[in-house]
Amino acid sequence: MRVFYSEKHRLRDASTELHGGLLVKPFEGPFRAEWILEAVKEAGFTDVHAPAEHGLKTALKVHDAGYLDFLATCWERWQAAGFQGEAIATSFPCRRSQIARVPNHIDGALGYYANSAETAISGGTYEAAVASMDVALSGGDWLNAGNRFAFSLCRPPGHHAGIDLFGGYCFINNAAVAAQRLLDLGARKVAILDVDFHHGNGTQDITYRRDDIFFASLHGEPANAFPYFLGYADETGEGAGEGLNANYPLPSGTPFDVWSAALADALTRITAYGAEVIVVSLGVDTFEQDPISFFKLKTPDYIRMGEMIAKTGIPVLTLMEGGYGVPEIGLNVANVLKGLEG
Ligand code: SP5
Ligand code: ZN
Repeated sequence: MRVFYSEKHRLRDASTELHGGLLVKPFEGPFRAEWILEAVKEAGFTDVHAPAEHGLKTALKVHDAGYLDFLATCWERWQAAGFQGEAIATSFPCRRSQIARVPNHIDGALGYYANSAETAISGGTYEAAVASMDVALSGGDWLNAGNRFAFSLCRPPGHHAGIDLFGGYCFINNAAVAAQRLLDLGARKVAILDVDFHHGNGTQDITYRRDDIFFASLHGEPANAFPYFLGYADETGEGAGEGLNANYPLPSGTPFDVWSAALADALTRITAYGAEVIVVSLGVDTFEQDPISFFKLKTPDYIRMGEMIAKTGIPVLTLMEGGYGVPEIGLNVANVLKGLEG
């Protein structure tokens, strides 16, 4: 399995996250990618490559152009406005708000494009997000060249980034951009399987009305877990995408035997759909020791997870989403890759 990784992830190194009413050091930091890279190499996945630059062409097919421009210029505009701290959204369009007009003032634009306020935009964030997207796209190219597996060690993550929304530590939706590229390169049907603890609300936003991407997500039930406002089982897709969105909300304390039954169902549906590639949004925040989540997966479970996905026989692009706090995130990721390769 080839591994794609960019050192540019380090450019995403915010000082602040709004958590429990405090500004804390973000859960999502550079150490994560370093721990994961280390463990993956340790496990024998040493074929590590820097990504190729792809430009924004594919990203513009899944994201709004004004949104990408906002990401590119936000930090500069925020500083120019004279603010002292990092760019944190505080005013939002909500029920009965105007949403057709993007505010001129950066503080307004920030709230317009945010789906949550914990994620601060800092200098270097955009450059890191673009590099993370390139890591995902290079993994897609590797599969397109006829290989069965790639691991894209994306950071920052992407699955909470919607058509024109950032948040949940995500800016560009790496999984959706990679899926789009695989379709552009000739695949007719792609599945995105999101096994991060959190619902992939951004990915669902992008894929919901489409018939060329099947989206399945296993996650903490929205009544009790971020991102709270999407991820219910009755969200099944719309228009051409009706029937092609599968949510598996699961309660606090869910262990692997319950979790894996949902995975088995998702894989059955992905196979029935006729997906030619599976893009796995891999978060290991399902781990029992994750500091912000509530599932109970254990380290050996991640091998089983990889084995189950590989058993479909479909090529797999695995890309990194969440997983926090403890060094075991590295071994858990390596175990998924081991399981995939068998
Ligand atoms: C990619 C990814 O995993 N993003 C997750 C973003 C979660 N941010 C907000 C979390 C709020 C969690 N509240 C947890 C209470 C823990 N006791
Ligand atoms: Zn997550």
